Amino acid sequence: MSIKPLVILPDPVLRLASKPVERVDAPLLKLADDMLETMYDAPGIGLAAIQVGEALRMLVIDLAKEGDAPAPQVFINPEILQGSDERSVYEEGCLSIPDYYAEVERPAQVRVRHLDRDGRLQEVEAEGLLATCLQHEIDHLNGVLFIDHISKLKRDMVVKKFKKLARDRPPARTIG
Ligand code: GNR
Ligand code: NI
Repeated sequence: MSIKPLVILPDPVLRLASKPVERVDAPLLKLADDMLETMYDAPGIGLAAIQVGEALRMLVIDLAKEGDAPAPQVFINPEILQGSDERSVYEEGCLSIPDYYAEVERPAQVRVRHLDRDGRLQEVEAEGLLATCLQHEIDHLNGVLFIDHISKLKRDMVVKKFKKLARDRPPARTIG
């Protein structure tokens, strides 16, 4: 397993639409394990493949509380079948937008269809933090970030700040 560098705002890679996974094979599962290790290291509760530079429709989530046994979940080609009319508001953050948090309103419950790591079709009914996290991650697969759900004024401020940070600190891959 290995920890991969995270793609950070304003990297245009974050705006790509990810492609469906064609087969659940060993290299894909290696990527899933690398994503989990990267997420635990950060630490975060979810990660989409595009955040480690792979434009594939796969995400990982672990909502286990600190001290509890890890509970990694892998969602391949996830689709939201239905969202509730009921809404809930969570303070969201994103590993690609470090140290910025804002409240986002989303459907409180979602029904999601996906492949699991055995390539089997699954459907889950999610609520609470899992529902929010799944929607945040599935947004990433479509090039959408949580700041797209806040006011334009706030979004423009965040993007401006991260553009300045990127100028001061050029991309890691160009160093060395
Ligand atoms: O670690 C994360 N925490 C979080 C908190 C509230 C709502 C969504 C998230 S996902 C985020 C990790 C991340 O950036 N996933 O894409
Ligand atoms: Ni995110």
